Amino acid sequence: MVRAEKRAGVALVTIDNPPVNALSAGVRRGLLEAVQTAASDADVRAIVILSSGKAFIAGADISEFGKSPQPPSLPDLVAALEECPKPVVAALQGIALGGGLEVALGCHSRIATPAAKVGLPEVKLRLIPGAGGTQRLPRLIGAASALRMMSSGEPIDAATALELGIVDAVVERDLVEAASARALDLAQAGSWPRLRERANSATPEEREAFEAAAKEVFRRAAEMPNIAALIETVRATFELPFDEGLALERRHFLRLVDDDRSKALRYVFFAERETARVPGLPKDMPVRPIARAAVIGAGTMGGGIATCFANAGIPVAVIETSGEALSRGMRRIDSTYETSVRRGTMTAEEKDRRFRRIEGRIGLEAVADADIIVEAAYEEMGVKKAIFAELDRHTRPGATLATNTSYLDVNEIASATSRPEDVVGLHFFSPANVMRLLEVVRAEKTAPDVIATSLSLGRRLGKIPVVVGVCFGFVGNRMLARRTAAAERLLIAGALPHEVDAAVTQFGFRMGPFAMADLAGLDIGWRTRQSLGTKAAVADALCEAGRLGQKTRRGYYAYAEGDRTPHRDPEVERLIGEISASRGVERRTFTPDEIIERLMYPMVNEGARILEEGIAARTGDIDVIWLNGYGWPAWRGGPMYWADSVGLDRIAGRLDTLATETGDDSLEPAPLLKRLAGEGLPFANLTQERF
Ligand code: T1G
Repeated sequence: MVRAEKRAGVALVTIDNPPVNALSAGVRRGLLEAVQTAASDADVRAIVILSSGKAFIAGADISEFGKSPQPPSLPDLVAALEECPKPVVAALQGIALGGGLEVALGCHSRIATPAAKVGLPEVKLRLIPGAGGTQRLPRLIGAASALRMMSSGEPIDAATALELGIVDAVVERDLVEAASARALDLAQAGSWPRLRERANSATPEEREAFEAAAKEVFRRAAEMPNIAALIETVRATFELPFDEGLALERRHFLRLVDDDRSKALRYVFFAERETARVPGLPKDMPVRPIARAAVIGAGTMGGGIATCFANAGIPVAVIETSGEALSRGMRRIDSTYETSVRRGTMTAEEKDRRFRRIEGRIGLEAVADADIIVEAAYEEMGVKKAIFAELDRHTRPGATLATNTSYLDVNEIASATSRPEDVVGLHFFSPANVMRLLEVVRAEKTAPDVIATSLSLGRRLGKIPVVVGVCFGFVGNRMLARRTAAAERLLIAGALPHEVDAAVTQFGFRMGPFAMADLAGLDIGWRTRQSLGTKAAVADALCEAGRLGQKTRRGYYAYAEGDRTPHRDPEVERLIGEISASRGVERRTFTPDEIIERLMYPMVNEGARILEEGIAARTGDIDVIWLNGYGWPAWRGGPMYWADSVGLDRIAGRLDTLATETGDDSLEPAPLLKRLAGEGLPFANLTQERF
């Protein structure tokens, strides 16, 4: 965990807690003991703290939050470093985040390599720094800069940290030698700076700059209670003595760490990383190298997928059947990049570098030297099987053949080839170059190394890959179908589109289901229902009336020319009323809570079925899918995590009642849900070994 050695009067204290040197209780204890030993060792003149591995320290050990605290607390450790009778220098070879930077701030100097980064990301967990960061960083770089850095939660690079004064030097050469020399210089000087002793008085200009920053930060994130706490604690550096400011920070931190929304975000942090563990797939499974890719289809999805490869530095051929379709697709990719350049999120040079990695081609011969081919053609089984039969003939042995289908049977697609073991589903979410979720659909014959290759590729593309099994709609769309059906039922029973959408946005989604349908286009769902022979009275009636959503300025809502703002449309509400009447339904009103129950409980029920069938490996995977593919509010943890907070017995009971009331047996509680509810157990940590 922590080891120490002496070298020329300097105690070198090395933290070694793979993979990222999180400040677990063992590390805190080891660090404190090593520094106390060095402090009382007459041969030691100065101390250097360093780490092994890629990160200096990734922060407090998030897995310890909520458990009984183990001494020394992080604030006590930082105080011990600061009070040490010998100079302590932090040698940052990698990222120093949260408590990691706070440890470095307790030291008397900080030396970094060019690759190092520093940051206080606690706000991303709805926390604030809890080990002195809100009091020391403002004393080092000014309250306004410190507030901006802490409220963004983003790390800054070594050069910026040097400019701001967070680090005293950035060294290309031997970091340990440079940090040791710095420590000995401080020892030689006989005094070293302690941030707690820096005056907290501020000039009127500094106060003004801080208040301006506070106003901007609060406006941007007013609904986050931790931001208000952050502003108050940083302001305390002007108004309170250091120790009182520290006590204020601690009070806020302990309150926030106990908040359910922070607990949900900490759950999400680990759930997103747990998806990499696929039951039955060895962690060190070799992956197939991917140096070149090809995408079949230059439509919205194909273009977006090709952009993902180009952005990850992987040359990619985009293949179409006609010159016209190809040039339309290439123009769409170019315009996506142009938007980033216009917004200033990408330089024109970077755009050109990435765009040059994308080669437009006609015909399937272009796939011959690709290591992975992603089919993103028309969502129709016959079309896909024909393409895969062709791919079988034109691609090299060992190439991975992926389909981007969003709900079709990947086993059947694989059967069109002589090598089903090379076939996998890679379900990207639109817009593919933006959405982080990637459903990796494992077909019956998909080879384990193809799954491992897909997971590794997903992370390389900046995605969160989640392995799912083959069924209609896999995980995300299968649960979405339940919510869509429930939303339609609500309209016929008496709710109106804007009431349903309002309840869903109030719950925490950015958009409600009807506004979302108008944005995506009602014809997508209409085509799927026609191919399946299913009906949705209201949605079908709107499509038959040519109301396809924003693209026709009419859908569930009406839209003014060039304006995406949805407006209630009496025409739609009359149509819904007629459909209710034609079914003899006496319309009634629904409260937002009732709307949420009727929309989300069927989704949770479907999630339980998905687990029972082994389509998802664990409840966390289902949550990660909904968090990163459908905008479930992260501070609610995901549908299955949320269901546990509601109580499975309540959900099972309400579903029972709804099934009886509506006569819809799909609302009957799933056996797994019924069993857990009966035993008073949660979904949490349920892993499907049969995955
Ligand atoms: N605590 C516990 N485990 C952590 C961890 C942490 N802080 N950071 C990472 N891990 C685990 C992670 O679960 C995974 O485990 C493995 O390390 C690799 O992580 C008091 C209150 C550092 C940029 O929020 O941002 O300090 O799955 O896959 O992509 O004021 O990890 O391998 O078993 O993410 O190279 C503040 C969180 C905490 C930083 C590296 N710190 N970590 O990214 O690896 S609160 C954070 C990260 C705090 C103080 C406050 C990233 C990374 P496994 P990884 P990576």
